[in-house]
Amino acid sequence: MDYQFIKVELSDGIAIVTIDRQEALNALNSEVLSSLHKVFYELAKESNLKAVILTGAGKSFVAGADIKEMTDYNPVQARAFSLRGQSIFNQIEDFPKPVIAAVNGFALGGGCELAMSCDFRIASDKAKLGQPEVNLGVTPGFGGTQRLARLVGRSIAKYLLFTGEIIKADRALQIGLVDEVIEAEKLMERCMEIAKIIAKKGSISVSYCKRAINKGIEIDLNTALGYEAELFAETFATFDQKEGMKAFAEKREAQFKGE
Ligand code: DAK
Repeated sequence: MDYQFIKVELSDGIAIVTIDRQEALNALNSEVLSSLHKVFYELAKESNLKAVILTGAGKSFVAGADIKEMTDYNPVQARAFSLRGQSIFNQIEDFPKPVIAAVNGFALGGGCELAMSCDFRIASDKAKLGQPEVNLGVTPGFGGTQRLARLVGRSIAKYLLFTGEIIKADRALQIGLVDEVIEAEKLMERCMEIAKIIAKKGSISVSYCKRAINKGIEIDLNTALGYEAELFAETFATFDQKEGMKAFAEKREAQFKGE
């Protein structure tokens, strides 16, 4: 996979996707957004893929949507840009395999929204996060008003959105915006460690857990429990369920095939 602003390294079932447009602190212009869409579209076809780590090159994760590209948009273009970004972030949120955001630096505006579309966020102690769109006279357009409130609660989300405050990693951890904070030098090592743990599990069950949580959290509990029961039942049609339970009885480690 060859892209102007994105590097993809795939080995042992783990993909590292690095946004690399360092001259603009990895800001999301149309080209980066299109490439992100293509990268995840292509990765979805990798049958052996177990997890993805998404990060940024240099001192930034992603410093936002590209302000310079958006400056002269009219409302029609702004709506199209917002819908395009939202659909790509939904694609990442619904990606069948876990996506870990390795938040290495600035995750602002669209960058914070991108991190929030991942399954979890491991942040470097140098990371800074926020939704500073009010400084530009706009609202977040890639899911920030929705995913942030769902993650940290509506009043903290409102505080961050109304003030545009940029917070450090330790505060982000405190409010649940990130899940762990790690020394900058050890960030990728820790993300790989998590990805490798996941890679050893039954990949169908991991993927069903993701679907059950993402879908279930948006609907009423009884319907969600019904959905959980359906997915649970479906796992009994897999090799991995037979192998996992047999391995338990035989007191050995299961050899899952993702089938
Ligand atoms: N867009 C474009 N270029 C950016 C950028 C961005 N978001 N962030 C940084 N850059 C560029 C800078 O312009 C500079 O380029 P040159 O001047 O060298 O050409 C280069 O990256 C290095 O940046 P700095 O020189 O500013 O670096 P510093 O370390 O001094 O400062 C900073 C780092 C992250 C604090 C600062 O760059 C900054 O404040 N950046 C902007 C952060 C921000 O406001 N992010 C939110 C962007 S708005 C919507 C759709 C989407 C959105 C909203 C609505 N609709 C369609 C409705 C999303 C909005 C956003 O994400």
